[in-house]
Amino acid sequence: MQVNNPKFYISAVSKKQYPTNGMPEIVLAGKSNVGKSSFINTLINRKSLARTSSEPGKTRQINFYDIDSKFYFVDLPGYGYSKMSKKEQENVGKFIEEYLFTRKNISVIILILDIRHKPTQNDIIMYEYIKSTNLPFVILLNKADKIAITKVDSALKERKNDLGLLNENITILPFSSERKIYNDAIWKEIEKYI
Ligand SMILES: Nc1nc2c(ncn2[C@@H]2O[C@H](COP(=O)(O)OP(=O)(O)O)[C@@H](O)[C@H]2O)c(=O)[nH]1
Ligand SMILES: [Mg+2]
Repeated sequence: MQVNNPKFYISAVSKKQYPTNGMPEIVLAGKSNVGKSSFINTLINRKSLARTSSEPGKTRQINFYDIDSKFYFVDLPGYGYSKMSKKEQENVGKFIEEYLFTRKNISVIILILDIRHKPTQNDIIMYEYIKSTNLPFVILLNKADKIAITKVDSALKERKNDLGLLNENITILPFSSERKIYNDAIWKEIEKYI
């Protein structure tokens, strides 16, 4: 998909600030630093519309990006940031939960995991959570550039196995903000939902 006019819409700290115009929402979930914001920038081909950080855990808001007035990319706060106080992590968790369970506009959730590592305990909790919403979801295995192209398929199988999905019909795709050969497949997936 060709994006012409992506715009930052709002950084919401409460439900009241969510957009009200009813556009579909494509949601990015994943631990801090896994590459949610980079994913948005890569797909819309902008360097820094979505704020990325080498310092994890900066995002505590839910950020909405208006993509050509067709849909929103929704950048959720990252979880599992150890430097955040327990109380703060709890609050962020509740905010994410409230959004995922009450928001009617969600079209699909994209859960981003690191292709190189077994999912963390928090990743598993998020995954179970997403399943329990009964919303459509896709799993994206990011930072594929960190492994050889020839190893991507076997890493994909390993991660599928970690999640107990080897025999399940669930969309699980590699991705990389550096190696931009994976964009088309995920765009195709997103287009099904908008
Ligand atoms: N090598 C590599 N680094 C990435 C990739 N995606 C994100 N990063 C880096 O990981 C860090 C965190 O990315 P960011 O998008 O801010 O993660 P977020 O916290 O999930 O939004 C930044 O330093 C990015 O440059 C990727 O596909 N490959
Ligand atoms: Mg981010």
